[in-house]
Amino acid sequence: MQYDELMKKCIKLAKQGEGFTAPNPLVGCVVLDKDGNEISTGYHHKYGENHAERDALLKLTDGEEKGGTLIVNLEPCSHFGKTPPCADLIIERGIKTVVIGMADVNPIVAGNGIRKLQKAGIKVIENVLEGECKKLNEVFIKNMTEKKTFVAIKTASTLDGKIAASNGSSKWITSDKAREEVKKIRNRYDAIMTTSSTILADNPTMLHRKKIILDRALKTNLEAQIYKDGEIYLFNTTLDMFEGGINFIKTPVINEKLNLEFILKKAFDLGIKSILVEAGSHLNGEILKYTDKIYHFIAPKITGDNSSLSCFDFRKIDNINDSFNFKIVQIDTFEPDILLTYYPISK
Ligand code: AOF
Ligand code: ZN
Repeated sequence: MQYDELMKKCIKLAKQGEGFTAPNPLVGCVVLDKDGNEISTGYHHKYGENHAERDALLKLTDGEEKGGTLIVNLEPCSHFGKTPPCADLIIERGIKTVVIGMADVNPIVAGNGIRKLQKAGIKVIENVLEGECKKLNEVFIKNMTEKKTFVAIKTASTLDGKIAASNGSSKWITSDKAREEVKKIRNRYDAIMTTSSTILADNPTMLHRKKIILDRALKTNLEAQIYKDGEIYLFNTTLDMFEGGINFIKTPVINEKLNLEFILKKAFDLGIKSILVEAGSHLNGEILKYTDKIYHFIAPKITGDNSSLSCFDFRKIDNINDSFNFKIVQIDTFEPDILLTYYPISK
C-alpha cells in the first residue's frame, strides 16, 4: 500500500521508453533519501542503454541516496550484459530498502538480483502492484517465457460488428481521435502485420518501422502506399530474396493459406518480438488462436448490411459454447467511439 503510488510512477516513467527498448523490458525507477524524500527518477530509454536503476542513480553525485529506498518495477539485474549489474550499483550506493514490482523472468536474473541485494543486507519488498507491472511487460514476459512473438490485433467495427460496407471500404469507420490513438498503439509494437486484401481494398499507409505483409500470390503493387517506408517483410509462396528494399520470404501453405506458425516463428527469429495485426476478417480470424491481446474500436454506427463482413469472419459454428472467450480489461472513450481492450481467457 505504502509504495503503490511510487510504483505507479515507475510504470509511468517506464512507458517513456515504449517503442525503443525491445527486446528489453520497460523499466522505471524512483529513488528516495533516508527521510523518504524523492531525490531522483530514471527509466530505461533505449535498448543497449543504461537500465532504469543506473539511469536514476547516476544522476546522484553527492551520496544523498545513502540509507535511502529504491523503487523499481522489475527486479534489478545481477548479470554483466550491456551494462554492469544494477544490483551491484545499488549495493555500492548504500541503498537500504529496494521495492520491486515483479521478479525478472529472464533466466539469467530470475531471483539472483533479489538474493544479491538481500545478501548485502538490503531489505527487499517484493510484488508491489505485481499485476500492473506484469501487464506493462506482457511482451517481454511472453518473449522470455515462451520464446514467442507477442501478437495483438487492432480492429474497428460498427455497433453491429461490421468492418466494412459491402463494397469493402473500411478505411474510415472510426473518428480522428480514435485514429490518433491507433498511431500510439502501433508505436508500442515492433511491427505491424497486414494482408494483400487490405492493401488492395484500402491502399493504407500504416506508417511504421517494420511491416509484415502477407501476400501469397504477390498480388499487391509494390508502388502501393504501404511500401513507401519501413523495413518490409513480404511473406509469399514463390520468392525468397532481398530486392528493391524488400525482404521476400518464401512461406509454406496450409489449406492454401500462408502458414501462420511459420510466419510468427520467422518473425521471432528476425528479432520482431511483438506484432500488431491490422487486417480484415479473415486474417483476424485465422490468427485469433495465436493472439494475446485485442484492441477493438467501436463506432456508434449500424450498417445493417447483411452481406458485409464482421471483424472475425472465418468459420461456421453450431454452438455458442464453441466461441473464443475473452476478458475485457479496459474501456476507453475517443469521442464518439470507444476502445475495448481484451485478452483471451484461455488458449
Ligand atoms: C533493461 N532495462 O532497466 C532493466 C533490465 O541486454 P542488457 O544487458 O541490457 O540486459 C537486459 C536484461 O536486463 C533484461 O532482459 C532484464 O532481464 C534485465 N533488466 N533490462 O533493459 C532495465 N532493469
Ligand atoms: Zn540492470
